[in-house]
Amino acid sequence: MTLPTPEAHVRDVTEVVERRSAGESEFLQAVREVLDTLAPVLAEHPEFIEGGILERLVEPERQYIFRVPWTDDQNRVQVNRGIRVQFNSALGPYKGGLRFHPSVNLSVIKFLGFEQIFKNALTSQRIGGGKGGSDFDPTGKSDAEVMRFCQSFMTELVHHIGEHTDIPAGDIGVGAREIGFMFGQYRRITQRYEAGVLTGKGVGWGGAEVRTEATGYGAVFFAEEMLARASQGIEGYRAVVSGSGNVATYAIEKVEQLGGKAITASDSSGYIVDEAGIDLDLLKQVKGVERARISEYAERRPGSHYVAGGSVWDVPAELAFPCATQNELTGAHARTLISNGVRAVTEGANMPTTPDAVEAFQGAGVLFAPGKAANAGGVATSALEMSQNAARSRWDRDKSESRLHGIMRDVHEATYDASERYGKPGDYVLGANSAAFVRVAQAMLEQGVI
Ligand code: NDP
Ligand code: 2IT
Repeated sequence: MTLPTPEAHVRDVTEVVERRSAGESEFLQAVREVLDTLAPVLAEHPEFIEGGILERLVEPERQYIFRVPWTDDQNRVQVNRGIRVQFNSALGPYKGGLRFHPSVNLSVIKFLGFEQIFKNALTSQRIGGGKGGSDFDPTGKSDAEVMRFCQSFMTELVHHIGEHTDIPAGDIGVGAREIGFMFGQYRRITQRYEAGVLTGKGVGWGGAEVRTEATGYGAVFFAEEMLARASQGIEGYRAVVSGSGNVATYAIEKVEQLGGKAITASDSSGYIVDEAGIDLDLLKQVKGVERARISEYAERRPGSHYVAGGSVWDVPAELAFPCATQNELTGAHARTLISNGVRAVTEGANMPTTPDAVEAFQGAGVLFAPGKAANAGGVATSALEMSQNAARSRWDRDKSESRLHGIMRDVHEATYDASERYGKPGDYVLGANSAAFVRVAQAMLEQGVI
């Protein structure tokens, strides 16, 4: 059999995905971003071409789409769509979050599930990739409505998950409250206390210490490693951060702990600038406790101001952490950040930077960390939660944070080493994709054509 060249093979597989998943723009973007970097790896490993690894990798192993009916506080029947995509289980049971947001559709969940395969491989924690969610919008819903929705969602999802099968967690719109409601329903239906079936649980009943903080902290640890290679540090630098949810909040906290100054936060309505450094207690009160708008922060904090609409990327800083959502940092934003002297861009969110923006950063010599490496701390700590659940043990905060820190150092090292091996030292996009791909591809090859 004559094999196609790596470049032709990548082109062929990309064409198949484009045909089969026509219109799934986020999914196609995520696939192209990975496949476009893999030719040097395929050149070194022709057995991956021969084994049909790429063709299999881009097709989810299994996908569920289901109706989620629930009643609102006015007793009206509401219907949402639930999705769970079980993408790849070569390295372990499917693992990945659930997103509740009106923008959720199959393309969004498939892009997230596809990225999750590679991210999870980088953690070295023996977890496969999956993702799920719903177009349910938690904004403005009462706790009782959220509970009824979560119970209905789990009433279907229960058939597809399990501690050795598929282990969901949080993502946008899903935090400790939703995980609690879903765990309760799972326990009720199955009559089993299967702690390891969901991660991000309350720390009083099986949740891991530092899971809440892990994604944001991990992203800053990754930035620290990247900057250290360039003989720089977080200390003394200003950081612009987008978002004001789970990831953004704890990225801000870690930047401040390491001597930097985080000066922005945002939500889907606008952003705040606080040149004195974000007051974390106030941010947690406004966004976490009250679930209010970010504009509230500026109203209560003298010296800060709110900008409706617009983008945090207009604010000059040495560090940028996009921590809100996909495609929130465009080419035009990148050019502004570059002319304002940004040195490192670290993705806390999944795929927040558009392809032209990534190219602009790399072309300008700005350190750029893709989410599948930089935000891996969340899912890595989820895997540590699964280990603790299986062992019926509980680690303290110090141990939990130091394990997270160690994992992020390892993810950075594996990513950097692969960027060197495949010819572009410091290209963390190439590094993350190739290091992760080799791990998954090797496992798939050894497990036969399935
Ligand atoms: P949260 O729901 O806690 O916060 C999301 C934040 O992003 C909010 O400030 C929200 O604003 C804003 N946002 C969401 N959607 C949009 C949108 N379409 N346009 C503008 N702003 C938006 O989510 P997380 O912090 O958990 O997740 C943020 C990102 O990090 C996502 O990309 C997620 O996939 C990724 N991630 C999360 C992990 C985790 O462990 N939670 C792990 C790894 C990655 P508003 O309140 O106005 O909606
Ligand atoms: O994107 C992600 O890595 C997450 N939302 C966390 C997944 C998890 O299983 O902890």
